[in-house]
Amino acid sequence: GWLALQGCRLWEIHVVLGNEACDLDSAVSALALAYFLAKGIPAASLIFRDEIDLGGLHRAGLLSLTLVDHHVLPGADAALEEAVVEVLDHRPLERDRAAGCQVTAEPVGSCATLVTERIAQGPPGVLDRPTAALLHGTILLDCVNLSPAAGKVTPRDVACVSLLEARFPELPARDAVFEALQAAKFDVSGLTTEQMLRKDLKALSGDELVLAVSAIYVDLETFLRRPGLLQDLDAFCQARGYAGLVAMTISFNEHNEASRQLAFWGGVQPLLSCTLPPKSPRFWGRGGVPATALPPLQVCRALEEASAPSLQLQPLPSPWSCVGAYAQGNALASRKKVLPILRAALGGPGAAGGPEEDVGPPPTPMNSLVEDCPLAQAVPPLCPQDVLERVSRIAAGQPPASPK
Ligand SMILES: [Mn+2]
Repeated sequence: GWLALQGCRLWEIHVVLGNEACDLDSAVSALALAYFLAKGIPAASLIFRDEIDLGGLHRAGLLSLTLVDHHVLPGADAALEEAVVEVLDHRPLERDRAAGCQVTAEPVGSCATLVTERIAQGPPGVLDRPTAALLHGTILLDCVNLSPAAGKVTPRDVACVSLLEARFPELPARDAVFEALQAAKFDVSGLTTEQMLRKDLKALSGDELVLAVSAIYVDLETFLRRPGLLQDLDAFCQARGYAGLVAMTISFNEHNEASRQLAFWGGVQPLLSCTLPPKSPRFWGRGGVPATALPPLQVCRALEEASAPSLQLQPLPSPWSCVGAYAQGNALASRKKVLPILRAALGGPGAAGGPEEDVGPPPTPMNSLVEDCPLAQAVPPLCPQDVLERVSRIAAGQPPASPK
């Protein structure tokens, strides 16, 4: 689910492309920057990556590409790198771009901050209230309501939120916007366990096995008490060839303070048994029922003993003897920080710091663009129904409606 927007100028087609996850930051950055560049977005120009033959356009010499909220195209689109004319991203640059490619790469909390700065430097009049509302909400969401304790916000994010509020004093209050978006983002009601595990999934390959690492958006106790959890974990890992799964939960209290917990399940095979002491009992029985209560040592030890950063893990009671559960005292250690620890524990070719594998295009997080929320009415030329219609067409395998 990448969101792409095209604007045609003579024969050239300019596509503004967000990242594969199509999270709120990515979608809003693509929308707002395309709107700024094109001064209007007809519904037919809202397209998803799957609906357009970017390779064909590029081979015909017609494509120019702006990347927002990411800056490295995945392997399948590597040939399009030559078409990239501009990058706006808030991650450290992993790749040098060709001379002539305009690069804005700044470590701010939200890519929407970079888009806001870009629009604010442009001609007056482009920044209208709906665009301001989209950018305002996105920065607040990404920067956890500008809370310094959450470790995301930078002075430039604060400056952009203040700039938007100064120009549009009627924007809804920060707290109300943040709370509505946060609730929508973490609303997993209606998802099956398999969908929760798949929603935000990375896979790490070691020498002989693959470990799944899922971000889970409910507190750990709620997750561990889901009916049929062990069978679902087992089916999920067997179907995908994972030897085990680390679930990293994140939940928020009424003061919007994040708390993180972590669980490890070692699967039905004796994961990493070669590293266990020789007389150690066989840990895992058949069908996901463990022979003993001990979780596999290597992964748990690596997590418990990690020092860069320390996760400050405290064991929690677990309803399942085969599931190791922890409170993570260091709430700032996100999955990005935990992945290298697990990668080192697994060994193998990726242990030196190779990138984790994204497991297919991540499904689109539920977000405000298509849900009923304060921003749903934000962009007049694009109504939420347009987005939903596109998604259902893709889901049904139908070709996109031809542009009017
Ligand atoms: Mn982002």
